[in-house]
Amino acid sequence: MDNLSLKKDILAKIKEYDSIIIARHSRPDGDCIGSSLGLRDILRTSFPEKKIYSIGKDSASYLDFIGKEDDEVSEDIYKDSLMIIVDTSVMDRIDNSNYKIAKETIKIDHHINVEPYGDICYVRDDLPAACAIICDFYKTFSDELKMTKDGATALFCGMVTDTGRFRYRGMTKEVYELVGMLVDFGIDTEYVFSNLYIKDSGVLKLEGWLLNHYKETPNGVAYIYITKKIIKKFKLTYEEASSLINSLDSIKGDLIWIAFIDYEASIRVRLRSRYVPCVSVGQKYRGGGHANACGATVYNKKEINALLNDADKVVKEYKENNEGWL
Ligand SMILES: [Mn+2]
Repeated sequence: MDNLSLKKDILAKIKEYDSIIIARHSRPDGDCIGSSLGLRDILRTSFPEKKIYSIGKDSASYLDFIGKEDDEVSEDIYKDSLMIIVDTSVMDRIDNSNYKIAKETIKIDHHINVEPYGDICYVRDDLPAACAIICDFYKTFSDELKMTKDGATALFCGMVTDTGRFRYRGMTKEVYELVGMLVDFGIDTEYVFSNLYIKDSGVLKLEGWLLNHYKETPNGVAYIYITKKIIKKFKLTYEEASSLINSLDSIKGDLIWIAFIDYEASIRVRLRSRYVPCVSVGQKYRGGGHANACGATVYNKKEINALLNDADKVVKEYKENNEGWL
């Protein structure tokens, strides 16, 4: 089915239900909270007679500046509700197990559609953020939908975080126009950037440590292992530890960069790349995601080394067959 038909079906479903619950993935980021709260704002403002909730288990206090999700509701409410799940590629990652009892579900996502689910499955891997999908949905039906400045701020936040502050190639003319539409709501863009990127001095000191300690493979993979000891020393949350991956994103010649983070009994892996996709490496080690940004999980040093070897091979092959990379 084409995108416009899917959007029309989604709007028809929204109109059909008196109660709608929006869910998102676990260990939330700016895009999933932003798209959940942004969609909630659009639905509440456009359909004030309906009950609209954004509900998830894990919290991310650094995103409280764009608003808070709702408290859990009873199973009876779920049974009569439409559930819209945003930014979540696989059902396993939905941070709300009650999707199983919701009357109907809709998947709205921008990750590669490895696991279609929901009564309606609307996936746009041509857009760089779930927030961009919500913006486009709003734009398509702007003659009948409404949104406030708060909703636009939440959506803007997700656009900023999932595009690396508008730097990635996914920023097409169409996406810039969606961002422009949000700015037209009078949002304070500096407020969003400040809340997202002003850092505690402890985090900066940790970045200093990281830049002094990262390693490189022979063909150009930069990597860092953030152990339990380091997490304790710098008093990091898991989110802070994993966001450190971004500090390795501008090293000349290192086309893939990887952070290994101790997390409970496993080692979580975050992979990023430019020019060459890294997702095949993530998929080989219990993970996946986007072509140039994905995750994985490993369990010991041996697996770390095997993963690094695979990533190194990917870069080697790319460099041998391509020019113009930096
Ligand atoms: Mn996203």
